[in-house]
Amino acid sequence: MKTTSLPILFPLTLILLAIACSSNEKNTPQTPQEPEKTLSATNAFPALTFNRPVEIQQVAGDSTRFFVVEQEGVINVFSNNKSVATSQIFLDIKSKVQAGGERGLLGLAFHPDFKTNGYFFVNYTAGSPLKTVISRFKAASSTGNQADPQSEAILFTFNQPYDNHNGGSLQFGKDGLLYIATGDGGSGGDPQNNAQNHRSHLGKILRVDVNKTDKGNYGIPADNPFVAASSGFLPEIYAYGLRNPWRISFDTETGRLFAGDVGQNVREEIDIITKGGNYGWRLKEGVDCYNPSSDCNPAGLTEPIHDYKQDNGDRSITGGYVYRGTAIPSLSGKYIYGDYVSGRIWALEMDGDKKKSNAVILENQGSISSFGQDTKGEVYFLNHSEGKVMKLVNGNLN
Ligand SMILES: [Ca+2]
Ligand SMILES: [Ca+2]
Repeated sequence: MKTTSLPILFPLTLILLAIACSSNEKNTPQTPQEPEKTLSATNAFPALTFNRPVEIQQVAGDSTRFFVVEQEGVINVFSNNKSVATSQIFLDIKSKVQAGGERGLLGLAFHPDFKTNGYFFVNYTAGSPLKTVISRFKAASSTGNQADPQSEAILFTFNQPYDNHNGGSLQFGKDGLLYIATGDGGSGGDPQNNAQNHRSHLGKILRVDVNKTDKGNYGIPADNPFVAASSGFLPEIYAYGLRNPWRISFDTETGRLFAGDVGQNVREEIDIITKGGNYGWRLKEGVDCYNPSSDCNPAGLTEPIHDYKQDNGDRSITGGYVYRGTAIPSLSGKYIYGDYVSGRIWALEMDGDKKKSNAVILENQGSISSFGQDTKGEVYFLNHSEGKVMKLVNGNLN
């Protein structure tokens, strides 16, 4: 997401929308019958409001609770009940987190065996000089609503040369390994060329084994693509050439890893992340050459499965989830994603590894900072500025 420019961009979006609305009125006089709207977003927990929420998660196999991360460094927990009136603080690490703009507590993932070990993992920015911290914390019990802030065990850290582009997602794969999305470090245009630097954590998808200890509080999976010292890569690297992967997720059915990678000035993209893949940045921005601006060498680069131009107010992709719920059959198997600036939400349909179709399903949904998926496969999203948890539902509620 491009939070640093939000105060400027948000009014601009409103102006653009106002222009779009007025021209529509002129061009479509007296539409006889609008097609029935079959999809809506509803406030999932109307009594709850969060301060700049950036992540929503459930524990696998536990549909009774939700966890919402506030960017300043708080994880909240509350009952999965539409009329829930209060949430509790599960973890407060504001004193450790440096938040603001694109910095903060940015990711949360529960250990696949959380019910027995109480472990969960976070991704946050801290300190001066600025760095990213990947840490494990422990809940007192698998059902308790408080974790011990003193239980931190740091897996690893890496420096952030600029405030922006800090990635932040953490997700466990079906392989039980932890996947970590990192941005290119920031500024604009990746001036340090971090995303293509084999020795940098930045601009990557990292993969580690949190059950091993050969690196202290984690280990390197034996089948990571660059484990051989002769590769010249950091062994944590799973894929590279990303700019600012703002939200990654696994399709719970196929196990495929999707990433929404925020663009520079022209294109936003969606990638399916595969082992050892090079996703092109900064040579390419989406399907365009970026640096060099023409005749970039595409050899060995994996193209996005879909990209879109920064038109119509679309300026910053927020990657979502493949819908695997039952409430909205028309979305089944489609990748749901949005744009932080335009508030538009799309459904991308795949045919194998190729795009079959892509369609807008909702508009004007505010500053979409993240999507979430419950244990039943239903899809939620967070309105960053208004602090709301929204849920995709069937039918027209308005
Ligand atoms: Ca950064
Ligand atoms: Ca790319």
